[in-house]
Amino acid sequence: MNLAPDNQPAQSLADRLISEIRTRPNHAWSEDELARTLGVDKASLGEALQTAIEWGYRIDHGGGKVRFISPPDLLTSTEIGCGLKTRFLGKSVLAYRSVKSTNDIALGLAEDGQTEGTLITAEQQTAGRGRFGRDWKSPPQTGIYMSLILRPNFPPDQAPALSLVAALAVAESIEQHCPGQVAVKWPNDVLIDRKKVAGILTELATDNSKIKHVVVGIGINVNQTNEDFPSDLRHKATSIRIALKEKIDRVALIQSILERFEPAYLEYQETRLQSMLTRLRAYSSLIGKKVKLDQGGEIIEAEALDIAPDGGLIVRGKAGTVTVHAGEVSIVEDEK
Ligand code: BT5
Repeated sequence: MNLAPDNQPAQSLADRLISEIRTRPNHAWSEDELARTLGVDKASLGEALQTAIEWGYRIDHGGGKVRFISPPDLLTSTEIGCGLKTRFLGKSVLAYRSVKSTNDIALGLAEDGQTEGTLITAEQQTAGRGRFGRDWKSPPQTGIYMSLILRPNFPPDQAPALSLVAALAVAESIEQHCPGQVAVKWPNDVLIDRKKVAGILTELATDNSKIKHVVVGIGINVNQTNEDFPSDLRHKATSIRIALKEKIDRVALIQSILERFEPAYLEYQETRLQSMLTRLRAYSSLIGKKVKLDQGGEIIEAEALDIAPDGGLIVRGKAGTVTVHAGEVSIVEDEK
């Protein structure tokens, strides 16, 4: 289950119990059968059931029988792992209740040698980060705040485009709920109805010009209402719930993203964005638009032409056609 309050993940018998009964949702286990399967006595089983119920699991328990009904609306390691079809992404999950930033936790754990694919999630971030020291509003129990530890074999300058790879996986997963409404705004945003629904923050640590590890942090507004956003954000932020007018299952969305991101990440290591370019172009909110590029304070007006295989944005401006690799972009007719 994990969700430990003080940044301390905890495993327990209740976790194993949930994993077991989760595999057969409508089965009425006898207490004896379940205790035997878990290798514990009935008293310990009773305590574990109590713990699981306190965590918010709905479990029918009476007359010597135990039946799983439904999980709580929480991001837990148990739920994320249940039925996840990946080879290594999310095979180890550390799920927290509240942290400053899942990227900070992931960077610390990666430094300590945590394996590639480890996923850090939190129900809330108190200091969620965006790019350039900006903040990422992370209200409790409504969004997805997660970070993945990666150890790719390419040089550091190829890491930033992982944001685009992740944005594509996020966009395709959200698209399942909101067909035709999703766009990717280079280099790291996912939009619905031209408002930001998700942002990606890719950070890396290097040693002698080699990547030690990369952390891809993903923030998604899932079940927020307008009121969950501060008033100065409401005109430019949205959530899947706002677009869809109903809540969706955050765990299933995480699983879908991991299952899409894993093959894309492996492909990116082999052929960069080559096999993703068609899909990225189709999702791009910028291609064909007049844009303003903020290049570290210098503002350039240009037309966005294409996404380059290395993840850059190809633009045509006064100085001719160039590929830019970082910076802030806004569409001229539709300032952010
Ligand atoms: C991003 O930065 O979009 C990257 C966001 C990454 C967040 C994830 S959550 C898990 C992991 N842990 C972290 O600490 N971070 C990552 P940027 O492009 O700089 O956009 C930041 C800007 O988006 C802010 O200045 C606001 O204008 C806006 N913003 C802040 N919170 C938002 C939200 N919840 N929804 C939409 N827009 C938001």
